[in-house]
Amino acid sequence: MKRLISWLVMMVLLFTAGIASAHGLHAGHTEKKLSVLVNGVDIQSDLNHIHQSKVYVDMEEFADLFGKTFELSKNKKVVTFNGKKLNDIRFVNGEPTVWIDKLGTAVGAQNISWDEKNGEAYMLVLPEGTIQLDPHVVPAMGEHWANPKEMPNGPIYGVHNGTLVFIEYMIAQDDFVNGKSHTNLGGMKGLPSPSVVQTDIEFQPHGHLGFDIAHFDIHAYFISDEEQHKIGTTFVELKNGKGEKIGFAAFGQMGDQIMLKVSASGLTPGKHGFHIHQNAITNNDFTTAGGHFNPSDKKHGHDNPEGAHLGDLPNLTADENGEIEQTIFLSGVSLEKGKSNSILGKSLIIHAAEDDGETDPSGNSGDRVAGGNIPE
Ligand SMILES: [Cu+2]
Repeated sequence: MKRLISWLVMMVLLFTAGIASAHGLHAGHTEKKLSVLVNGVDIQSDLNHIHQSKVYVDMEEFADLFGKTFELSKNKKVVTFNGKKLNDIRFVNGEPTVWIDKLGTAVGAQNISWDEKNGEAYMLVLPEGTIQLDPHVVPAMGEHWANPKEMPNGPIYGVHNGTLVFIEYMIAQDDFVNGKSHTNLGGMKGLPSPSVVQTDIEFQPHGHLGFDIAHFDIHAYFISDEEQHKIGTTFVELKNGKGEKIGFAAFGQMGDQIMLKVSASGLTPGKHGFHIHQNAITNNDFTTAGGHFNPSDKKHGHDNPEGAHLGDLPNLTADENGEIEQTIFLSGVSLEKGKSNSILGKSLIIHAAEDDGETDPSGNSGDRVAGGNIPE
């Protein structure tokens, strides 16, 4: 409880700091529209406004979002909502608006944050009893929150920068084998929820921390695959020779390995050599990337007895539509600044042809058709 209170105090402090700068932004006469989001669902109302650094929200729209009603006292000083009495009300065009902090208390919000750049207030409201399981941001996922009583099946809620990014269930492989059903699992019952954009069903043959037996992780994401892969990763935008974006690559630290996800389109079907090159690309000229990243002074290729370059990656395979969706696990390279095996500040290059895995210096993989820089 004590921890919870200090956390709440911290949250309020952070929030107040955020709103204070919002006021600064407001005073600067920027024509930015205020957005108020609950779990990513936008409360679109012209009544929402900022007054003395505080965000006030259209009471009726807010109540509607939770499928509830509210009552205004006769003297118009108190709103009763969700069994709580709320003050700090302002009237706009005769309609009540209430300070977002009071609304958050009334619905048991886990967090309220302010994004100054986008003029966006975001309230995170997960089911009662949901806590952050561990402070870790898992690459391409985010933080994991859940009600411990509902583990291991879940739901688990993915949170990143205070926003809801996924809902997850974990089902043991044995349950599938034995034909065991799991019905009426918990979820966002009665709470505003954004639409699901895409779903991953991933097999974890060895399990992972928190559920260490073979199981399936089922993630329904409220954000796109690309947005998902920006979370907690080193993110690379991939471009073709004309400078057009064709996809992305994302490096995420997973224990002592690095997970590299590649998603791209517009390539010729078939295999493509793929490497980390030693320099960043300048002016979209792929020759400026230089040779393969090779700090240990080896020859090219994993099939070469004198190989391989640290930058030698497995071939990418484009399907008949020219699309690549591939996940590669790397060891030996690092995402830490200053290390001799660090790939930060280098580049990724996709070649026209298949890498034969042994011909020095580049596996006969032909022209450089796409690439992108790994941020420093
Ligand atoms: Cu290359």
